[in-house]
Amino acid sequence: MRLVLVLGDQLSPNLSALRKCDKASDVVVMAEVGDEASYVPHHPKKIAFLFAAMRKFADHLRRDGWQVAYTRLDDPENTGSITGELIRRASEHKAAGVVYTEPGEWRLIAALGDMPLKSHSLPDDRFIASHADFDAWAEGRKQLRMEYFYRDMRRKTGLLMDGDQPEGGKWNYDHDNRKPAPDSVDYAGPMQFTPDETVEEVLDLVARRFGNNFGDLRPFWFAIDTGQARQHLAHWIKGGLPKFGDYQDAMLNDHKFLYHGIVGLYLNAGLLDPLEVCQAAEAAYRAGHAPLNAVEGFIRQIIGWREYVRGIYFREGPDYVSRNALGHSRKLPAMYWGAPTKMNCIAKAVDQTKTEAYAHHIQRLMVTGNFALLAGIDPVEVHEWYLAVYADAYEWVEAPNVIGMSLFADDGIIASKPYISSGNYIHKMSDYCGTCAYRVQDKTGADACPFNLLYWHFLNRHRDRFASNPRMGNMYSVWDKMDAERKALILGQADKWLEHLEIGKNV
Ligand code: FAD
Ligand code: DLZ
Ligand code: SF4
Repeated sequence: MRLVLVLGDQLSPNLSALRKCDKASDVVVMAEVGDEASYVPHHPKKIAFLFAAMRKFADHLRRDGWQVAYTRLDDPENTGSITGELIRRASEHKAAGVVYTEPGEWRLIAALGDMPLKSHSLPDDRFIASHADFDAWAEGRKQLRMEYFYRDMRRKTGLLMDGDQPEGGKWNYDHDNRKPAPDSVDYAGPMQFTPDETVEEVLDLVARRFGNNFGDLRPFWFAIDTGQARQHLAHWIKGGLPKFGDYQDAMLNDHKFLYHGIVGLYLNAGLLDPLEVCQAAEAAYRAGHAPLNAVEGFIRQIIGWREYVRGIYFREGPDYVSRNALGHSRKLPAMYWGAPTKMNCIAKAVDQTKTEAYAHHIQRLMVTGNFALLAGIDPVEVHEWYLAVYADAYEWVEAPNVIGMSLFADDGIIASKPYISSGNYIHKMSDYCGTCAYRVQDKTGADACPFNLLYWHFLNRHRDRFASNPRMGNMYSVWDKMDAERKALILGQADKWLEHLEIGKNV
């Protein structure tokens, strides 16, 4: 007999390791372990979601005829690590070896590879592109542009295709998906589930063991099995998808979710299948229920961005997470952990991260990410923060988004220019600035929006690297046209502001 490892983010009945093995003779190993629960201080909601979903999935496998050796976090025998549990179970069941599906993190791949057990690793084919597919696409290209990869994925899956042409004649409708914040939102938000006995038990455990981690454990409303996740998906397709595209980039003080799908945590843990989700969205378009810009935009995020960032993570190798092309070294400010800040946009993004273990893409990229880049925060600290605080965060998807897309720390593999903006972008896309202590219109002075000061500070300090970037020429020509006195005033105020940040003032 063999052991079949199922990790917390591999909760899919068609997992390659399960397909390879035999329920009549092999034993599934699942384990809640301290090492996985603490390599970063995960948000309590994320841990509770995974443990509850793992317990439900183990029940599902047992009903399906599998023998499951499940270790709970507080089992006295628990060795505290995935490899420790495999070794313990191997000796208990006299197993000939272990079969597993490749984990989504180099750290765990290395640990499993080093185990003193005969083991067999299988590709994770829950993704549309294999490592070989991605490498074949990337080979010989000067720039790895997501857009071209995405078109291949459209052809491969047949999603939104009209013969060999893209539905509607265009591959990408992003241009229509940048509307500023609406006055009101007519979607009530994600479907919320009442915790059952399994969830309550897990919530008590997580409160005891991880109660001091950043983040609110309750109220807990996530789906914890595929049935619930599908209900949530159907609810969103009906109410949220039609306007998802239009307001994808918008942010509002009083709406944490707007029209977003909140499907990342379910996709990444394996409760939902990416193709199933995209096909459901396409069916809504074909039935005339949702417009093409919304459905194409959503499908692009999943078969485009999600697959693309995974390809980059595995192609670039284990050192990707420690890259720091811009040499940034400032410590992550306490405001990321909820300390008071006068910047309303940061306060709002962090607060909803604390309550929901969620912020949407533009909050992650253009608020917390943009600020970390402009202020020169150490990429490793930023990476570990994102990996900890979001319910959908696993290194394969988080690191390329943070190190690459947001911080440009990979020297431009993912982004052709840094995603930086002054306060103006946030003002255009949200209602945050109206209730902020800073004034977004002020470029200098005591009340000037810090994004306005730091934007020029960033461009000035990285001039050597970016001045010749054709996509940044306009920014530098505006800076160059300013008189020396004004430049000195901006840079001096930015330095002062950063000094205040560093000594822990409420800025
Ligand atoms: P929707 O807006 O409804 O989008 C649908 C789905 O598309 C998402 O659930 C996700 O599966 C996929 N998707 C969208 N954008 C991306 C992207 N850039 N990369 C990969 N998949 C994408 N996504 C994660 O799944 N885990 C992370 O840890 C993560 N960290 C991020 C960190 C930063 C700095 C940035 C800029 C983005 C990050 N993203 C991450 C991508 C994106 O922000 C989230 O997938 C999205 O906000 C999840 O919310 P949603 O399910 O409501 O997504
Ligand atoms: C994120 C996570 C957490 C918090 N806990 C566990 C756990 O106790 N057991 C487990 O099998 N997996 C857990 N995970 C998910 C793993 O960290 C994840 O499989 C790797 O990071 C690879 O993506
Ligand atoms: Fe953020 Fe600046 Fe707007 Fe305040 S004024 S909310 S700091 S962008």
